[in-house]
Amino acid sequence: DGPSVAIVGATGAVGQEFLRVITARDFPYRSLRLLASERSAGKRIDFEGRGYTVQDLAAPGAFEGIDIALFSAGGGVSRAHAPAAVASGAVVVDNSSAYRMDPDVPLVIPEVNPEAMADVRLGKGAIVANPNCSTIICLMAVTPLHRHAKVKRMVVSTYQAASGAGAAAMEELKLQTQEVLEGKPPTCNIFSQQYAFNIFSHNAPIVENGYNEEEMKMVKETRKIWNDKDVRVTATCIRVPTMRAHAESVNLQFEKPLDEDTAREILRAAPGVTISDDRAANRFPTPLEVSDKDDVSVGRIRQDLSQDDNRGLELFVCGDQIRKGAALNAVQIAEMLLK
Ligand code: 2RA
Repeated sequence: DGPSVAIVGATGAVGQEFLRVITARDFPYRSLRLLASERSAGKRIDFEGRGYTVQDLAAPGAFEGIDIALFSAGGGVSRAHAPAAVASGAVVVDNSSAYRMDPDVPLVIPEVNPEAMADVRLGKGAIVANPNCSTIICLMAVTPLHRHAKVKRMVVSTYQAASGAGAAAMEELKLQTQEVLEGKPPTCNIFSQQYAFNIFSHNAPIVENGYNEEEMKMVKETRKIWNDKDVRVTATCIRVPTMRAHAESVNLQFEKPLDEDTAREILRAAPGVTISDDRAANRFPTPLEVSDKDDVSVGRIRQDLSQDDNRGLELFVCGDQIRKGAALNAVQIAEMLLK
């Protein structure tokens, strides 16, 4: 007698990962409905021994009887259709950026700020927003330290995988790599410049202060999730030629001293975090190592030598963008509704 679940965007990279995570965690759904834009409606998807036909999410009654609707089909689809799902009484878990900064919408990482969704319950339509993948991956490692020594300033440099730009970007990276190795001109349909054997500033639009939207998500979402409008955050987000896991270099300045051994102990106890910090072997987190894994991996834990009395720390964090950065986090939010 579990919840009836709808997945909006089931044919996309995150939508497919929703299904994988639901199976991996044996999520107790009573029924499943796969919804997508008219373009994808009619597609057949086999899941757990059953055949599903993807239905048009704009059809009348598309969300009738749905308890939880997982959305990952872009902000436009969420803005157009999440209200109808809420009106049907569904709790929408939205992976897009559409509602993240809405003051009435909880922005939730279950291991970090579960209290933010204390007022959300099954049967009462609502929207819960999934944070941006690079925010989730960063804050999974940093928040336990923040709770202990209060972050005053955080500087993040990200190295973001193709998956963040969708399944087509992953395919294009593979195609371009092949083309470049064969001496052919790279096919550039998704990005306006060569991606294989290259890195470039994240493709999100540049806003009036010279940052891009991806960087501003890190700044604004961190403040909302920590409920701390004063914490100083800055970020530089870069697209790098890896497939599905982001890497992030994080520099922290704390209000109170925090030595690296204490930091390591805190991280060792942190849920959803694995330490990979082998100085002798020079082995630290890598995107490949965390791909298809639930945990984020943290290493290069060291005192920031440019700051005084142990108030500075450096970290390097990797996490699977499609899984913990999107689908797993959303399904964990759904699991919280079952408690
Ligand atoms: C990216 N976080 O990686 C954005 C969108 N998922 O491009």
